[in-house]
Amino acid sequence: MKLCILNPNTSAAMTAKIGAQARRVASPGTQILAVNPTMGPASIESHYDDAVAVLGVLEEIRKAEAQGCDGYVIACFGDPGLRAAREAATGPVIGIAEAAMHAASFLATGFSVVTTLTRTCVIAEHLAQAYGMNGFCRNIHGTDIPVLDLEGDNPPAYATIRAACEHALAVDRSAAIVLGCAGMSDLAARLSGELGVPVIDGVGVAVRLVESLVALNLSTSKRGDYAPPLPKPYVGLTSGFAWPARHA
Ligand code: 5HY
Repeated sequence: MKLCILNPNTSAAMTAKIGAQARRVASPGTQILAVNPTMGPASIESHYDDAVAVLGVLEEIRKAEAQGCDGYVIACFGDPGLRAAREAATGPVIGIAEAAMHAASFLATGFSVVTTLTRTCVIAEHLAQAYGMNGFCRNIHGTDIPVLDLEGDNPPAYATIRAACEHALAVDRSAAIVLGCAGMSDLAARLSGELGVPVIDGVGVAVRLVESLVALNLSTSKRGDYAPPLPKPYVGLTSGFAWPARHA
């Protein structure tokens, strides 16, 4: 099977890190196509970034459909454009926040999220509500580490994230940690080993979940709201997004 791992920001370094994590956890025989849009924000750290990034997500879904991808991971903790992507894609689409929160709920009665900028915490709160995770998500903690500081190896950032995890476990009465950024995906195993609790990376979980759905021959229902978009004129900058999508 061929999976598209879509980093919605335009950082090639972060796409490379996310792709490496996806390949680390993917099953033998699963081909990983790691991509990012050619337009949009370098990182997604606000509602505005999130909104603008969605067009890039949909553009990459359109390209990946033309390349015969069987399933999709939206590798940004805001899960930008998740529902629109499910309309546009044939195969299953899973967001890393959705995947990580559900996985955490299987492993602990309460989890904490440790994320990047404090201003993004409300986005994660809204997702926890939308995914029915309020009963499990005890709290969301910002570290004020900019997303792009996680493009490469960053020991001071690691120390800050670890301290935030320890604090969360202490004050939230939680028993698992969800990492709130795709750029933290490579830190989960080490943090889990050092903290002695499940530390969940949504990229890895989402890859395995999409693999499972594809292997079970299950895909997004095309009855109702996830049916393909309705054909209509789109004008201006968005004229290329009119449905049926033009296949290059
Ligand atoms: C992410 N932003 O995973 C989110 C993290 C965040 O560009 N990739 C981003 O702060 O919401």
